[in-house]
Amino acid sequence: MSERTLVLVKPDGVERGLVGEVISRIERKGLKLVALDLRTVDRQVAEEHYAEHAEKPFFGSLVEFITTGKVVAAIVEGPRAISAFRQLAGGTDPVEKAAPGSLRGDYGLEVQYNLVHGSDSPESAEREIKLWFPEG
Ligand code: DAT
Ligand code: MG
Repeated sequence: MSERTLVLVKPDGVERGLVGEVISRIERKGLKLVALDLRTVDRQVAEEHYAEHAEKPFFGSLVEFITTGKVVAAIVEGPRAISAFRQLAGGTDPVEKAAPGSLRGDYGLEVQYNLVHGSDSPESAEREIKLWFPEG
């Protein structure tokens, strides 16, 4: 059973020239890109994307950060794509949680600047894909 997930390369990843690395790992894993777009994101989309964190102390700076530069948005498809990409990304904290060999584990140092986003459940994936690719 194939599923879809929403992947973002956040502004830190784009600025550091890690887009190719992220895409390469997605493809090497056997996952398929079904949409790919470099764009800037407005405040409204950023706030909606991170709505579950609206009450967290880091929400403001998170939204600020994601709207400061270009991001790459992608729809990635494959068997267990949601979990497969979360494994490629590594845990949220790039030092304490992300294992070496994962994207965050290999390239990240700070929680806010952890390079990539991947949907965390089928419900989130559906919501996020609609938000980032409303044209379908
Ligand atoms: P993930 O991106 O692994 O799904 P999350 O959904 O818990 O993690 O948080 C979303 C993003 O918010 C995360 O990628 C980076 C930021 N973030 C999370 N916890 C944070 C914290 N304690 N301080 C600063 N930023 C944080
Ligand atoms: Mg999350």
